[in-house]
Amino acid sequence: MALDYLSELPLPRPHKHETRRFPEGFLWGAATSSYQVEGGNDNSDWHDWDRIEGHTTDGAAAGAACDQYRRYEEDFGLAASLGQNAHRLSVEWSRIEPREGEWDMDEVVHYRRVLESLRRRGMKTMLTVWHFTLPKWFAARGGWEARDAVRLFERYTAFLARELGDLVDFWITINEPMVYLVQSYGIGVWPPGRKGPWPVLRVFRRLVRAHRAAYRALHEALDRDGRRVQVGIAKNVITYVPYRRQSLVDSLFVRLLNRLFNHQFFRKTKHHHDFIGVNYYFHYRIRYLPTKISQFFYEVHTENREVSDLGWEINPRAIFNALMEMNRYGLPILITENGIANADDAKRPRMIVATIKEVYHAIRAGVDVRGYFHWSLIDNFEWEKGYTGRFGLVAVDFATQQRTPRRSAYVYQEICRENGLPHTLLKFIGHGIRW
Ligand code: IFM
Repeated sequence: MALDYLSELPLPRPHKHETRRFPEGFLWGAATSSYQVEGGNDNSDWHDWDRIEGHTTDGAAAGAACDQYRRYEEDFGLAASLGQNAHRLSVEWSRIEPREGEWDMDEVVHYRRVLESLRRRGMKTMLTVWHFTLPKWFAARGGWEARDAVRLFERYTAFLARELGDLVDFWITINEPMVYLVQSYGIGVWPPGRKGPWPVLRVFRRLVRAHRAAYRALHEALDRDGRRVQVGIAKNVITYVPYRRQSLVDSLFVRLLNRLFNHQFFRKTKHHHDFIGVNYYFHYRIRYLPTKISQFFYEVHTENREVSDLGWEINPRAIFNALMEMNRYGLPILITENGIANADDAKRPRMIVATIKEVYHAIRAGVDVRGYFHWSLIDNFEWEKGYTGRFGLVAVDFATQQRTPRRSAYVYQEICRENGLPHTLLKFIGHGIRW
């Protein structure tokens, strides 16, 4: 039977010159995280880590970052003027709870002001409870390996729910749990840099329990009058394909990786998600290499492919597959991150248009996508890559803290304002393209 899903969908089939409209109320935003943009987070484990030589590609520590701790009004004003109706950000645990069990109410007031600033601009708020960085005290007592790590995270989440809950529309408990595992315990390029299969397993289990506990804590604190708070995680979803199309081992390995990396966390946290948050960056052509133990037995091939400034393959089309893959959970999907490092912005406008076109097709194919958050609003500190990866719709001059929207910011602005993809933007991906 021919796959004629288009005729069955509520969205009317548009004329070829019409804007491809998204469902009403679709969220158009950008995302950041506290350590990457705020500056001055010297009570965080990353503050000790990024100052050690060799820990970042360019030798830079986050330092003052984008100084967004003080410049959030300016940044949110920019986001709103660029047509965005939502924003994703995180709070820095080490500011809120600088010492175990001690809450800093000045920081609570600060984050309330930050969230209110978004609300005043009519923007929906998505708050990440934990985005990779830990308070020094928590790291010192073993981080996620400590026995009571889950209890401490639950207590912190419950505190946030009480203090900030009225200002948050969507909660992300954990950003990219599997990426954290790989980077911090698998290859050890992030703190605590403790490589080994046992720490990986232990921390995986803790993160699973931490998410479940935080999910329950948020619902207990905030569900009322029949209204359910929206809670999920931001999951980095990788689309894997075999490098050697005919190779059985490559194909089997791809299935294994897909199951482990993309699904295992969801399998263990069933019934603890109100939506699926998808961070999409990677399309991996996998070659199985039995001798490469240190690389987990595989190699990613990018030759002859267009890549970003960080060498990551740019493959907007595959976001369609990522969305279809995650649609198996039968929950609404929010694209909680997507973007590329591209300092001269030569590729980003095209990448955005091509990506949004695929998201549109996924919606027509029946996937309930409710929002798209571009990573990132502004250039920022890119972990072990230091300041070498420029992901911003808005460029930041880190010497002067001057913000300058890139051309892609205006391309995205048109999409946000139109709540869809105007036909005129197709010039970025070649005219005559078939919808
Ligand atoms: O900068 C990161 C972010 O912290 C988590 N998701 C991927 C982004 C780009 O690498």
